[in-house]
Amino acid sequence: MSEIRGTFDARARRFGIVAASFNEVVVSKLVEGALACLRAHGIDDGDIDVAWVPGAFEIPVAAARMARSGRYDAVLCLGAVIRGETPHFDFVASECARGVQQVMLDTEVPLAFGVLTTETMAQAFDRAGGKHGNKGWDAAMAAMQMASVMDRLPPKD
Ligand code: INI
Repeated sequence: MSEIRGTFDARARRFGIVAASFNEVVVSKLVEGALACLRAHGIDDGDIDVAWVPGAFEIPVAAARMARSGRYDAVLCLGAVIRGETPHFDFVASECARGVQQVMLDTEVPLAFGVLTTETMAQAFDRAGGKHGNKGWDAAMAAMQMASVMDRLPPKD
């Protein structure tokens, strides 16, 4: 039996971040969390690119461009979709998630899904450096782990 587990030794890796400006007051905290995590694992700022897009709906296309560039070991997708009063929420949240998953499967570049989907702004802050941690940090952990796992899996044919 061989067991494949990713490591978090990510030095010399490159990461892309796609961040949605909508609800930027929350998303900037996710970006801070992600950057803190990557730096804590030895990654230089020069090996991280952050692209801001208008909203979560636009995350997949920018993530696709980053993934296809061949420049990144993984791409982090960060956003905050907050229900409020609008049915728009369901379309934005589900299309973002669907698009990110599709890009990941199409490109085989790991994409970390750090897009909050909450009922309220308070719940979003709780997950962006508040009492429920920082999902940006968690997305960075997932990105490093997946970059390592993909290296250890058999190559494409
Ligand atoms: N985009 C978000 O990132 N979060 C939201 O909560 C949100 N809501 O609620 O509308 C949102 N909408 C904008 C959307 O992502 C697109 O940018 C917009 O529709 C233009 O294409």
